[in-house]
Amino acid sequence: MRPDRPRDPVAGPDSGPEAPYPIQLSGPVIKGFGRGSKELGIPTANIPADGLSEYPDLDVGVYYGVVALDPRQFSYEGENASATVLPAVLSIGYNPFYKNKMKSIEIHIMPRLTEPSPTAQVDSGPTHFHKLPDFYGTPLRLLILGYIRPEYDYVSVEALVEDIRVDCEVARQSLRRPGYVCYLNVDADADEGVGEKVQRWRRWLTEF
Ligand code: ADP
Ligand code: RBF
Ligand code: MG
Repeated sequence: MRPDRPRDPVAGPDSGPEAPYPIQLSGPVIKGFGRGSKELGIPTANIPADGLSEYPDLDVGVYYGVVALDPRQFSYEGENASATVLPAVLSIGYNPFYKNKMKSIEIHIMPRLTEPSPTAQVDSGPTHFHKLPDFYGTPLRLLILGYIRPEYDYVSVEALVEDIRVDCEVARQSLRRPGYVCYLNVDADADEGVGEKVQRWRRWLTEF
């Protein structure tokens, strides 16, 4: 069960990802359990979990990172020349609230950091999560940049959804820091002033 204490606004070191991050995972977007959008109102793009065999020590839990979708199959808001890199929050594990038997990787893609966040609570109404047109089958690349928390069981669906809403905000605030935002800004001319390693990760992310 989730400990009853306030959540930290950011996760991971301020200076940028530290070992074992970034962790790279990729694969086509597959069908999940069919309840992300329907039951929780939170669409999560599932990718095959076999990539995790490269990281046998990786804990199950909630993480933040950046994703890109193959621009030949999915153009973000009409952009199609190169892949758009977007902030993401994800869960790796067994969804203890639903007691899954199989480990899954479920990624919720958020709007750009320059766009308003639908999950920043501005009033007390129901939370709306970011929704894109469906992109099943599209190759996806993910860099995990930090760990947020373990997976918990919850007393209600509402409590699970509220924690995921906070995860989105923690991920966004975490990714705004200079040591992380460089993974989101992938324009070729932004390479100046960015370390070799970050440049290499960014290239991997957007080369389909
Ligand atoms: P499933 O159980 O098949 O994964 P979901 O209800 O979790 O179904 O919905 C996931 C699908 O919704 C994704 O595969 C993708 O096609 C689409 N989708 C729409 N918006 C988003 C988003 N913001 N993040 C992730 N997937 C999204
Ligand atoms: N499921 C859980 O049972 N416990 C969790 O703590 C949990 N945290 C999540 C955090 C994020 C950011 C996301 C995207 C999903 C999380 N889930 C969690 C998974 C959620 O139950 C799942 O996406 C839906 O049930 C659809 O399969
Ligand atoms: Mg899903």
